[in-house]
Amino acid sequence: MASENRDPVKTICPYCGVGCGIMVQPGEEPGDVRFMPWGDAPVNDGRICIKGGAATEVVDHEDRLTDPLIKEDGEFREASWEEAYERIVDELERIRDEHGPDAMGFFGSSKTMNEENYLLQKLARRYGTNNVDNCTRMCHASTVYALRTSLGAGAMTNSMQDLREETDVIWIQGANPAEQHPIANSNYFRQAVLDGATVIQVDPHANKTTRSFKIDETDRHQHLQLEPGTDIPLLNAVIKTILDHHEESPEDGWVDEAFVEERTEGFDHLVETLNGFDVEAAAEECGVPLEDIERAAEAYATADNAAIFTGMGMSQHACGVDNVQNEINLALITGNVGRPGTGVNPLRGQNNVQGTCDVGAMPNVLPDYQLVDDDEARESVEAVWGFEVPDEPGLTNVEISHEAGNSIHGLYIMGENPIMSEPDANRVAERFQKLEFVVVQDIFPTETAEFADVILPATSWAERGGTVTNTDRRVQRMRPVEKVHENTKHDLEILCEVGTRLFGEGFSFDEPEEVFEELRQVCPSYHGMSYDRLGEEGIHWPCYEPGDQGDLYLYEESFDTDNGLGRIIGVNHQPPAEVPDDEYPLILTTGRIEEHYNTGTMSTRSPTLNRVKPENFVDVHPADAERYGVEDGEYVTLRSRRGEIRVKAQVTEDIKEGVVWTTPHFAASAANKLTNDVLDERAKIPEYKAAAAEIEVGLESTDAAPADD
Ligand SMILES: Nc1nc2c(c(=O)[nH]1)N[C@H]1C(S)=C(S)[C@@H](COP(=O)(O)OP(=O)(O)OC[C@H]3O[C@@H](n4cnc5c(=O)[nH]c(N)nc54)[C@H](O)[C@@H]3O)O[C@H]1N2
Ligand SMILES: Nc1nc2c(c(=O)[nH]1)N[C@H]1C(S)=C(S)[C@@H](COP(=O)(O)OP(=O)(O)OC[C@H]3O[C@@H](n4cnc5c(=O)[nH]c(N)nc54)[C@H](O)[C@@H]3O)O[C@H]1N2
Ligand code: SF4
Ligand SMILES: [Mo]
Repeated sequence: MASENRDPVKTICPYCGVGCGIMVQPGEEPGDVRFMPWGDAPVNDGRICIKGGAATEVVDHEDRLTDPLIKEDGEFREASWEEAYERIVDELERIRDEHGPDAMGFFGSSKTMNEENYLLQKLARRYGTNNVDNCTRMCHASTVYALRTSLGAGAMTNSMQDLREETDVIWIQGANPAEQHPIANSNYFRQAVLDGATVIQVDPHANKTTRSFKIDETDRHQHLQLEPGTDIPLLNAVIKTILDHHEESPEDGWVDEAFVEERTEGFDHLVETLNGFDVEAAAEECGVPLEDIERAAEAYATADNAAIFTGMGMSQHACGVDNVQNEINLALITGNVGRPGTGVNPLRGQNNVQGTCDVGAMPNVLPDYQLVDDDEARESVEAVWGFEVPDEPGLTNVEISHEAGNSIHGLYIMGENPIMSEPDANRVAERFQKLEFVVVQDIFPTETAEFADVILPATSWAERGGTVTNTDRRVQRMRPVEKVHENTKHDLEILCEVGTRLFGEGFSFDEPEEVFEELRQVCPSYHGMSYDRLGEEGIHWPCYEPGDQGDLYLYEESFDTDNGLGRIIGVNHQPPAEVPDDEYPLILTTGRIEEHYNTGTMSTRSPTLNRVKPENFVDVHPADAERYGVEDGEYVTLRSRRGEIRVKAQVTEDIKEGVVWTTPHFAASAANKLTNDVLDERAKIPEYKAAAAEIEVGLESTDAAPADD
């Protein structure tokens, strides 16, 4: 079947949260699609990174799911859509009858559109449960918690645009934008650096970001290479340095007294928390020279505009909320919020993780972060939906997995791969075995799909339209080319069909735009938007009324807290739940690389990306290599209390001594077999960034878990 229309369509890159515009050119046959640059795309001006350029490679990959599959006697067989839908509806009804609605868990997908996640969370709530979540839980849940509590909104306070134009100090802690948000780095951070901005990077690992800010050949930039999990003492040392200097020389204005007085509360608590704080001991604990910390503190405190960028190295800890709170503390005491070029800015991960959260695919909030246990908020949404929403927050996705086979009997997973992405993966797999019924709706046969009873083949990013929201709250439209496989369906279509079969009404939509029209009724920050108004530029939220242009930066006048004040809350060091000991003497931390993406379902299937990085590796410091007899390039066994993987060693000074660093991208050496599933108490995010590990050489390859010890 030949494509009728071969005009290129303007859409958004399906990988990261920067939200670059790209064009997709259809070829002769469906699936024969090519990347084309979109020269004046709003976020990236036509620039793209290696993943954006290779994104079309996976659209017609031979592994694509093409037909519904049903598991019978342990084997998958092709089924009709009718049979698949009947099975899903029967099983969802049975589970609700036998165990109640809270026995189901629903996973939304930050790889899918706002409209689709909106419908998924509506479906879960109509079913009678708030057990609905998305990958933000494993990602920026702690950041969002801290930002919402202390500033108001769980999103970047500023936009990439005002940061490029106004920022003097770019403080990057636990993020590696040159690889994970490459166009944010090249189009915005590097431009700011060329205009004179200073970069301070806080990370145990040297990476492309470290190397990229050497572009102007000055030595004003700094890399503070700390021990994983010591971000609180490091920031406390920075804050204490600023407070002490201010006490001695208030005329230098390192603390912005007027801002603290008028716009914040809790300053005294911070001062008290750090009363007697020993900066020297803290520096030693972090493994960073004190004079470097002091120099960084001075640069930040004396900048006209300083902006913090925060990533997974901060959020993915059992103390993730406190880590980010301490960044907020630093920003508030120096008055670096509420102006262009400042703020506390999480670089959001997936192409639509911001939107997936905005539209309410989380267990404690409805669309626009309205709390499910706030009667007024719930009633306003119920008035549009026409059914009652349960008033207790549900379980998060990692909690749902923890309860699998216990209080959770069934899962509906749209576009997530928890068997690879959740911590302590061997235990996740054991628990998933005990589930009565699992639906996986994906574009590829994932590790998680092996546990499914029904697999539904979705169309991919290039084949359907809708909206996605990028890291700086810009809502943009995606536009489709023709479907590649006739028998696949759009996620939206699948959810409408399942919802209509289950509930009769409330899920009858033909087009994403119709869903958007309902969504904006219950999502005040999107209320002023329409598909027409979004056009090609998109609109930043909040956009309450049709005339609003959206805000480039938040909190100019006041914060979105109950009393309008920003909250300063002093925090104390909490070491990771698992620290090195004689048996497991190394700290294992994980992070990403430019060429691969999350659990690798798309990137490892892309020939271009795989050619550059065909397999996983573990970075080992030369001193540790010598200690454990590791040769560069040799395969080693990396082991934690929970499992082991076989992986190639890279001996390099990029990593700190005593720390080993690997990636979560490859199924054959899945890092999450090793990670610890301890959670931050409040945000429920797992501690992916610190576990105790050992390295062994000369063993045969094995991916199996050792017996529990
Ligand atoms: N190429 C690529 N881009 C991506 C993704 C991808 O998989 N590949 N994924 C997307 C997603 S979902 C997300 S959430 C973002 C994530 O983007 P980032 O936040 O940049 O993610 P990570 O690489 O996981 O972690 C960032 C850094 O934290 C450091 N780190 C580890 N432990 C600590 C610590 O204790 N303290 C500090 N300060 N730093 C530490 C790591 O060395 C790493 O350099 O990227 C998005 N973009
Ligand atoms: N060790 C370690 N583990 C980590 C992290 C870490 O830093 N270290 N980071 C965590 C973070 S930040 C994140 S965000 C999570 C990510 O965890 P996941 O969200 O589970 O990982 P992804 O690989 O992004 O999974 C997305 C799935 O969506 C599917 N998909 C793609 N497009 C579509 C579509 O259009 N429709 C449908 N239905 N499906 C689609 C993909 O094939 C894939 O299976 O991993 C977490 N895990
Ligand atoms: S920076 Fe992110 S959005 Fe832009 S092309 Fe690269 S992966 Fe895609
Ligand atoms: Mo993420």
